[in-house]
Amino acid sequence: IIKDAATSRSGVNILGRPYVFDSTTNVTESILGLVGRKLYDTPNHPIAITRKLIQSVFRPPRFEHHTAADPVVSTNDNFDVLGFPADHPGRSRTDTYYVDSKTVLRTHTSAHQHAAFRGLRHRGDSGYTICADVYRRDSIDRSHFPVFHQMEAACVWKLRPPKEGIHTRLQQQDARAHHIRSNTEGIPRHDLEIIDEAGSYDDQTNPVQIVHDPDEAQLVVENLKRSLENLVQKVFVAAQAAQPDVKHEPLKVRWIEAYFPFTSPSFELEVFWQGDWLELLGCGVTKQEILDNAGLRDHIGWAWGLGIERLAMVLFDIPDIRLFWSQDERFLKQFKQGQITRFKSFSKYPPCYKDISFWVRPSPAAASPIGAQSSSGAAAAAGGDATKASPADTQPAAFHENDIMEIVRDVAGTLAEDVKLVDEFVHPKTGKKSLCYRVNYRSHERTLTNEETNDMHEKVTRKVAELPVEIR
Ligand code: FA5
Ligand code: MG
Repeated sequence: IIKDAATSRSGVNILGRPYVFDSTTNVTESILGLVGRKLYDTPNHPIAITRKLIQSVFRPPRFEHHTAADPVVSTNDNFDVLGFPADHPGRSRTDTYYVDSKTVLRTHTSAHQHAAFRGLRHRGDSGYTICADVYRRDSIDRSHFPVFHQMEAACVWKLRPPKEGIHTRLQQQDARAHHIRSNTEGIPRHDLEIIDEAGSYDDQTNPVQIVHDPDEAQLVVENLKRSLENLVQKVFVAAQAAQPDVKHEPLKVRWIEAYFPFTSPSFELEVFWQGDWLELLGCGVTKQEILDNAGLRDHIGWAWGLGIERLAMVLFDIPDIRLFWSQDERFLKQFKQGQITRFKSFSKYPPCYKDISFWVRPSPAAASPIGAQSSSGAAAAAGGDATKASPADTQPAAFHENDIMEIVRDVAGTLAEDVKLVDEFVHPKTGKKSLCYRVNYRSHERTLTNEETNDMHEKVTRKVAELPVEIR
């Protein structure tokens, strides 16, 4: 981060391009330090191995494979063209890293949908995958890190061209439906146990788009679901084969209803893994307006987006998401291109717990100091979903949990294993709320000294004191 002495404006170069900060900026040195690592392109890295495995299920020539090295995108690409409403919580500065008011670190690979769809314009029935690093201000624990990787895919079918006795639009559409159906028949059938809790979706909560023929939309949904069940089967069978000593139950997957501004109907796919439902991905029938805007007026299709770490942690038995960023040979040496192997943890170094307690000032709606950074104060929604509200520039100053997370991340980087709310009470007389967060400092590579842990925690405390809180 560079400061210009003459104008006293600061800015930064990201992958060779200059950006000037403004009052919206909330990117930090520690986040920018992770840009450009390209783990998905590092041959023996578990992220790259997982990417290749997914690509082997969604193959060329139908699917073209892309990566997108530069994570800096416009708010237009990340939100607007995808139909995010102006007050969508995803836009808030507590959730998203802003470089400036019009530029963010992408929060999902869907930021590239528009460009990728445009690339399909002259390819008829076709599709793509995109793999990239994505950035979110989020909680800190073993399965959440502010940078992770997504893989996204989409697929379209074009109206059949008017030939061989096909004349009317209805006939063309019939021919397309026939084609979608026969594509679906080509997907291998598996003995997965499938629980479909989103089977009857054509209602108020998860409607078929008005512009779509319900039968045709249904065919697209079927193709989407079969394709992804096939992916799960392939990936998880590979995971099971890497654990020959364990007795495996038959695989169970579950479809549930979801909401995304850019698909309808929408679904999430979960896999039952080691006693729990694990959310793998979101998907749905692409909003027709998005296809139309990309020059794909006569097409219909689906899209999905998946968290690669979620899959890779299962495949390789990697217990902590920070390990993907390790440059320790003891981690990196364990993985080989094209192979699924179980991770053997190297000796675990001791944790060091430090607490921080403070009063939260009452009523977020009252005073609103200029420049204070925060948002709605609503609960941090799991999965970054639709409950919070507050666009980037109209935020009242209130305490938001993600601000603590960000401070810890900025000070401790990968040395913080998790941050948990351990105590919360409201003072009976003053009505003020007290919160206590516990930070677990631990390295995967060495034992932290008392001195450096205390040092980090002191820095964290000093920065937390700058939030709208009173340290106790
Ligand atoms: C999305 O990001 C949508 N763009 C996905 C999509 C694409 C839907 C195309 C429809 C069509 P979501 O926020 O749920 O949705 O994230 C997608 C997946 O990324 C999740 O299912 C999960 O596997 C993974 N993921 C989300 N947050 C994190 C995180 N903090 N750490 C690791 N993985 C995460
Ligand atoms: Mg989700």
